[in-house]
Amino acid sequence: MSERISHAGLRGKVMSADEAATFIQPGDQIGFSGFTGAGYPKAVPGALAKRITEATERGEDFRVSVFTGASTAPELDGVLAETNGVLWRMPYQSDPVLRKKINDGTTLYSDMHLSHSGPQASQGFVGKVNVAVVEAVRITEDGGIVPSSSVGNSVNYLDSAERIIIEINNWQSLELEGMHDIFRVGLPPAREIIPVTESGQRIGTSAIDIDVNKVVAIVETDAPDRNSPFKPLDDDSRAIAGHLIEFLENEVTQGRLPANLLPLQSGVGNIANAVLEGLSESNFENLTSYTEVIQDGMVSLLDNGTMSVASATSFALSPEAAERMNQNASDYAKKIVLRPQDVSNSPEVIRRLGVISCNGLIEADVYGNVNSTHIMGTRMMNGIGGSGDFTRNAYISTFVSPSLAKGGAISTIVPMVSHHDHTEHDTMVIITEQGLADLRGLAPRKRARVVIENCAHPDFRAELLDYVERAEKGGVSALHTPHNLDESLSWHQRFVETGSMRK
Ligand code: 0RQ
Repeated sequence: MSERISHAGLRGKVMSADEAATFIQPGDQIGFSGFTGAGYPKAVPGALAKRITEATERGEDFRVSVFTGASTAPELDGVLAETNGVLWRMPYQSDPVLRKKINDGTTLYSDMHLSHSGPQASQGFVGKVNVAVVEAVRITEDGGIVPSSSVGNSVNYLDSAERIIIEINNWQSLELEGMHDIFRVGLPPAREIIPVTESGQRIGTSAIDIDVNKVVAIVETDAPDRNSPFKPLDDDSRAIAGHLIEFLENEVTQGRLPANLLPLQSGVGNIANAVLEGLSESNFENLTSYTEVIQDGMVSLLDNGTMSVASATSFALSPEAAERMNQNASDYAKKIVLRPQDVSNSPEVIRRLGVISCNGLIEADVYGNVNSTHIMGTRMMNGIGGSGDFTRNAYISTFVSPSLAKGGAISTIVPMVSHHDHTEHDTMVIITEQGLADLRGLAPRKRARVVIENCAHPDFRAELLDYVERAEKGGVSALHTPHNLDESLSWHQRFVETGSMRK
């Protein structure tokens, strides 16, 4: 243990997770490390959940607010949600228990752009951060925290918090040191220019300097990160990857992209991961990535040399890939940079580098508006995550999804989206297994035809076209973006009533 705590004064702060959890009080707002199942604290959340349950059994009101980088894992979001003690949560989640509590109203959830979340905590827009609970691989001689497998919002939370609890996780490789690049963006009017001009460029330090006087507890753990396994590649995801690769090859031929493309961003989820796996089989070389999560597919690209460098804020790896990362961290550190999420997701850098974004969608409408977050307009799935940061600022923004969901009961191409996350102004390309709709430069009436013909499933194409054609003849609503307002959400209504969008 002591070899991982080089700061002499902090060695005396080592204690059990149960003892550390006593530093968290009812009503506290807690900033946790962690981003997509990587680098989240493994022990203190469980000890806190126990404390909350015991207090609740005594009839006391013990609820806390939970801030993170993004989603975490059952050991954090799951255990805390089980207690009904999470009052408020931001900015992104994907835990099934927490999702249920958010949708039944037990937990209030602010679904925020990931690049906004850390700065908003620092600015005090979301109230105080009372406690920061952060996983580290080690503490340096001068008290610097070497983060583990994610950086997320840890810098903002450590800077803002009144009290700091550190978990030193012995499972995480010490060789992760050197992979991180800590840079403080700061707040207006003294906000820094972020001088990243290439994906792999380092502009900061390898550890987070903190005020050691705020550290109240250090807890030792030895537990792996946990991510949901990816679904194996199926015909649909292979077809989607094929359409995207063909599109990118054509952009190169047309002289709109260099031969090794521009830095790629890939969202979370099975389809986005499958697209990366697909790129492994393409002829592209020397690819780069400026993204927020490094998934299995991206590690494969780095392993086989298709990609030379990747910048992100976190890993989202299967257990096998996480083990490989841990065994070879010092080698991977030559090709991977992990940054705070207000740098990895910074609009300034995304625009400068000309990132090509690729994110999943729940549904898109015929005009190119995209819903990434809400099932049937009301049920929260995960959240917008970084998809808005990247889509809005990308050089080319793409969305990928199968054209059908839930065994064919749902068309993911609909007349009007039931919730708006990305507007038609930001969506350039939509891809399903059916084909690719390149919406750049197209007005709404043209967009509708291209989306229906290229992306909608054949079972729904005629009905979508019929909707658009009747909307165009519809008098007062047949204007720039034709809609039949009494019918535009009728597909969703039909699904709610009958369990299918099919007539
Ligand atoms: O449900 O698992 O129960 O079968 O949604 O769908 O097709 O496996 O796709 O895993 O890529 O996720 C938008 C959710 C897509 C994801 C979303 C159901 C479908 C399935 C998953 P089952 P797929 P993916 C950077 C970027 C927002 C955040 C983001 C996401 C499940 O991509 O969360 O992009 N994006 N961040 O059946 C009902 C529909 C549906 C539907 C899909 N129309 N109606 N259910 N599903 N479409 C990373 C971060 O920000 C951290």
